[in-house]
Amino acid sequence: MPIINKVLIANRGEIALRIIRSCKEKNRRTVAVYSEADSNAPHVLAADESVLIGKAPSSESYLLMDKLIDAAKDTGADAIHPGYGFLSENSVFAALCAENNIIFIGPNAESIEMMGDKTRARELMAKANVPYPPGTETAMENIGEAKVVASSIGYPVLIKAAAGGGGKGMRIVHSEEDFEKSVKAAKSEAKNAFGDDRVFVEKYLEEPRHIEFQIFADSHGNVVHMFERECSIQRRHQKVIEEAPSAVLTEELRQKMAEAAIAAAKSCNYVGAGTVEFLVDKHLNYYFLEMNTRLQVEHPVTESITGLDLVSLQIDVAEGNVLPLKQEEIKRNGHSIECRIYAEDPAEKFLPSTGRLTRHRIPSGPGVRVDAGIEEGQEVSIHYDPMISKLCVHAENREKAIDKMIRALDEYEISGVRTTIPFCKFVMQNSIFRLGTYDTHFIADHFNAESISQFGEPEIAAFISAYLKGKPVNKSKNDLTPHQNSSKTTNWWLRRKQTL
Ligand code: MV4
Repeated sequence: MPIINKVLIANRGEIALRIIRSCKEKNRRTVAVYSEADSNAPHVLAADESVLIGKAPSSESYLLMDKLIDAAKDTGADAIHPGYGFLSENSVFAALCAENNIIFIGPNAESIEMMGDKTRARELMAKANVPYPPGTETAMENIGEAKVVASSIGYPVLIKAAAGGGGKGMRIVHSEEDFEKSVKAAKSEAKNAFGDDRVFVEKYLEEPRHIEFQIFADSHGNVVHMFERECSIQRRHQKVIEEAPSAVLTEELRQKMAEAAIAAAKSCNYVGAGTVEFLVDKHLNYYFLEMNTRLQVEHPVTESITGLDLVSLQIDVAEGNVLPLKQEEIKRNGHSIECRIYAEDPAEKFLPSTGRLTRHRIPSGPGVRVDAGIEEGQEVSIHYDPMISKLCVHAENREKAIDKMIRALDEYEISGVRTTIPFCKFVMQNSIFRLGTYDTHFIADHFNAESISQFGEPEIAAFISAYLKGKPVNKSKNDLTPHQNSSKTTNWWLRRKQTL
């Protein structure tokens, strides 16, 4: 008998489905929990059992620790998988599970707590010899001392919340005159967001790339890495496109960063799946940013290049088993890209676009994986994250993966809401993305609403195709020169717009 026979999934949407799938393959029973808004959601239908835990707002359902513990006890679940978001990085919840003899499928409460405090994490990195951006090791005690640190590392500096992450409570400061008021603003934002106003100072890295390493640890002291993912294409501190391997890492640098990631995991006695985030500058210096103590949204990219099932491995190590893989048995193969398909309007600053999915036809074919949490006919709820699905492709190299992604995006049909599909098409055809020379400012530097006027907005596509019918041009709705770079396609479109 395995130790974990029944898993309660304290989550919803595509990640709940993802966890249920691995549980089924391993022959473990599954319990879904759901809010009143989710009674017909796919994860509820997919699980063996389900428990209604509250009202639509997550604060009245998916975030209610006691309800989740009660649901696990009532159904006889041995373990809780928190997925990502919600309670996945809540050390109080991890501890509460342990107190109730329920296995939390994730690291122990202490690891979560250590890495959740960004100043504590910097202290651990200092001891573990992992490089991090220059700045204060502890939260600043007074403005005067902090100013001295700031001028010694040199402006611009960044003020960050100790309890932060994800960009909240963060302020860039370009000169000493602005320092004091920026500290005050960052402190008040941090107080509001986290109930903790401690902040610290760091050198601001100007054009960094976000490269993170997947690590995995068992409870016997074994820690391995599963290579990196590059996630530099983000908006509002949220990732939209991820890929592996990163186009900039040399084999030597990959090895050094992987060793640093393993050292970071060991520094907090980590167990389970984790991610160590780094910023990499123009000169290929790397700096620890933070460690995420959960399975991440973009884990399919790693699964594609390694052939591993990360959720299955999470269950193995949560049961106390030795990791079934040694480092030298973990190989990478080919290239993988993930596009997150959000119900957001990229032409309107990525504002959420909620409503019913009147059509949802997902792409398929060799090397294409779609993790979707919503089916045709269902609503994208205002209560939760507006991600519809993750489209992930795998091919033998980066160029072929990009071409496969373009094909898959062209095949994807969604009606009823605006989506990030046109934005993803824009990126796949952008020459800087194709060269691999992008950084975290890619969207701000290269994208505006006009950039996507050619990519599949139905009324515009119909307009173009009506126009083209009268012309001897061999182009149909979706065949807008997908293999050209963006400046060419933009010019192509602009030339036609001027003559319309
Ligand atoms: C930085 C940085 C530059 N220099 N730290 C953004 C959210 C939080 N995780 C930390 N972040 C950053 N920290 C130093 N010292 C730039 C960012 C940053 C960023 C990082 C990764 C991906 C996208 C980003 C977008 C804006 C800012």
